[in-house]
Amino acid sequence: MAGALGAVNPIITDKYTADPAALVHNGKVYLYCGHDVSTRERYEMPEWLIYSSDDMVQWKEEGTLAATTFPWASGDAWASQVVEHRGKFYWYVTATHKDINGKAIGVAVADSPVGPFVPASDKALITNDMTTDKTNITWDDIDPTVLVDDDGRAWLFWGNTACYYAPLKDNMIELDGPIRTIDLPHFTEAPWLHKRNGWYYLSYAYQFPEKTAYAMSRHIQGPYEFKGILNEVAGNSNTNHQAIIDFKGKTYFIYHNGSIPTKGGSYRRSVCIDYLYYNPDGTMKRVIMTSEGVGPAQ
Ligand code: FUB
Repeated sequence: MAGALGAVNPIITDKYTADPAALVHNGKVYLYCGHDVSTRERYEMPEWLIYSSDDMVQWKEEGTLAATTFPWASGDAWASQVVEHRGKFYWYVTATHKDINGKAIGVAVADSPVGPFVPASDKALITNDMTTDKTNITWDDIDPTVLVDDDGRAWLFWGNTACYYAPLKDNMIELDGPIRTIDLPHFTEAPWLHKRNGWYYLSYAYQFPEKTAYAMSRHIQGPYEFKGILNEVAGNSNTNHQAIIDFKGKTYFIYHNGSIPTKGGSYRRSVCIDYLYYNPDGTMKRVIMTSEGVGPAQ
């Protein structure tokens, strides 16, 4: 269990945790992350982990979801995100497809933020053969992020090399329009979409090794204006994967690094949390990554 003595980054030290996504629901924060288990220099991620917290400091493990829970998936629990819509919780995940070469995105659903989550369909929502015009790599359909907009319409963004997006039907498990792309400088992967004061913020992993950069728009489909670097390379991790949430009056930047001694690194990552601050014009200040992390939210 993490954080027993206060706020210390990484927040979880008994397991390697990566690719954080977070959801605020009924006064609690739920954290969903991948589980790095590799002893080699390659990803081995059999499952996702669920944690909850009342204060961003004390974290309780709530359960797991194996990548092979999805009937179409052979494994590889890459990045994911859970969103709530009309009282249900939808978990958008990346995994390797059994039959269609490459990564794919699927959805699980639950009545509670801690599950039990079950596949919402026996098919993946996005497969590699649906996105062949921008890039022919097999790992471009990864890293889903979903925003349910104020008008109730949900949008899925995802990608590696190309940043894709499409509207979702009200059932949250089917596309409701064509797949389009957003042009962003040096887009690598890990899009995260959040909205504040009428601005859409599209943050993403930039270059490789990855920094986090972001762009802003008044419209969900853009055009997005590039605003620069939000977070520097996170120590010894060549990936950088962010979630941004508001909780009890503060904004949090949740990411991963490889700082657990002595084996931590790009394939044994750990989730960290630091504060995020806005400028008066709505732009975001660069994140200061710390070992101390954040204090208890009240
Ligand atoms: O963890 C596997 C992949 O590495 C994720 O899907 C990317 O965002 C990067 O963190």
